[in-house]
Amino acid sequence: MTLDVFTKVTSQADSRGEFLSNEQLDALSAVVKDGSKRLDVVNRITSNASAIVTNAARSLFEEQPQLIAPGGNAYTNRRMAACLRDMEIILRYVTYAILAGDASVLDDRCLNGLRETYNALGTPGSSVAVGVQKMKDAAIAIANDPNGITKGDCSALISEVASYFDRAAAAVA
Ligand code: PEB
Repeated sequence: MTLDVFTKVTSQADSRGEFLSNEQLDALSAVVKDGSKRLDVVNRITSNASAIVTNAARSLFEEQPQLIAPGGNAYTNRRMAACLRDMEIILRYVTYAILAGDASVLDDRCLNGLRETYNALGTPGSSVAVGVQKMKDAAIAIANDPNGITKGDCSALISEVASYFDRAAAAVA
């Protein structure tokens, strides 16, 4: 089931027949308090998605030129297109997870079975993971850009963002 952080916490408490704990309420309060930061981060990554994907892919192919050489896993326009599309799909689900404050949408709709899919296709998951790490670096640089915003502490939110990319990379590495 895909959940956001509020439904996740309430359903966990409900399954134990308990009220929300102080710790849970504090954590949810922090999510509300940082709500506009979260939306800003999603907005920034979303508006820069194609640059994030393209630059990460270019850098991946520079490091691993065998992927685009004849016989490589991204050789031919069809495979190249599939590769860019995969990176875009992963980035899109990461933005959903950031918005939800919860990884379940990323897990259930994107990562579940992805490793097996790549194994079956003969696509190197470890290379996909490198591409995801490159998207992470670019997305965080964009999210953390202090230009044109009120300065504030975004460290918790940024490490949460990083964790979704790490989760996607680990799922296929
Ligand atoms: C996952 N990727 C591919 C396929 C599927 C996915 C299901 C097979 C069907 C197709 O080609 O469309 N689809 C994708 C995804 C979801 C989904 C994430 C989540 C909801 O529904 N090749 C490389 C790089 C890497 C790559 C390492 C970084 O050299 C990817 C990009 N994925 C790649 C390639 C193919 C593919 C398919 C090249 C085509 C493989 C082939 O047909 O030979």
